Amino acid sequence: MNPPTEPQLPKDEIPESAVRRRMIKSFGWFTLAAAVPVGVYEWITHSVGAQGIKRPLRKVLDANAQIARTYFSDTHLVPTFPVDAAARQARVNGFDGLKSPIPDDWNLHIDRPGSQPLQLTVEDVKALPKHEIVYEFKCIEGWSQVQHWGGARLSDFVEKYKLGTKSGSSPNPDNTDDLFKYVGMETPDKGYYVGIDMESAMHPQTLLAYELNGQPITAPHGAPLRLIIPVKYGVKNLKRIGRIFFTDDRPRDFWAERGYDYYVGL
Ligand SMILES: Nc1nc2c(c(=O)[nH]1)N[C@H]1C(S)=C(S)[C@@H](COP(=O)(O)O)O[C@H]1N2
Ligand SMILES: [Mo]
Repeated sequence: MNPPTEPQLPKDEIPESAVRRRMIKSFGWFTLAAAVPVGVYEWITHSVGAQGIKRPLRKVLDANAQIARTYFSDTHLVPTFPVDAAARQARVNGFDGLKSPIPDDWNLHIDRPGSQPLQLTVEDVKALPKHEIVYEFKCIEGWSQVQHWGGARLSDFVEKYKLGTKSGSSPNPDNTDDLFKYVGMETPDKGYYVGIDMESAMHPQTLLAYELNGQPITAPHGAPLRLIIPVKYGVKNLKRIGRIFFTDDRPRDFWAERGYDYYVGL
């Protein structure tokens, strides 16, 4: 069957692409050309993979995980736009963790290993340098919109309150071993939760946001404080942050538990 030059690999070591190439060879191009459009259509409509994610999408997302790890360093900035390019009515999507009113006693709860948790207010976040960003917000469901957000850099916040490190000092770029690998966030009722790799969390465009279009964020958009993380799809942009914690164990993640890729980088 195989030409003599082709090495004989045990079956499970043959890359999928080689198997496909071989199938194409034996199947014949003519038959293939006729079969593919129907085959692909059937595959997309009928092949539901793990946790209900259709396999072709699952594949793309797996590839994104690789890219997200290597490509999104803090030197890569997402493209930005002039303020007047932003949508006047930002789209609203996703109400998990927002189904009850904002708690009257809301504060930002920060866990610190070996120390008392911090209880902070929006004023504490506003005391940090304000940054605005106008960029294309992307939802994994297939829509995107140029939006204008304002807040403090998560990296400035982490530095100010000496968070994210095992030693309890401010993060030091020369001592990355001291940094925890992940940031976890959840809504006050724990109805929505995300895990973010530290590199993306410390990205200079990642904000603890309190403004949308120059106005305080409204409840459906995540008042009083939400995450804006432009290097990630919408799912990671948690609205109504109640608690933040730092860990080396991958925090649970609402949409990852439902079959989406954990890293969902753009
Ligand atoms: N608390 C909470 N945050 C959330 C969600 C959610 O359901 N609950 N949905 C996410 C998704 S899928 C998207 S696309 C964005 C939408 O943000 P927006 O409503 O401000 O457009 O919020 C993200 N953050
Ligand atoms: Mo989304």
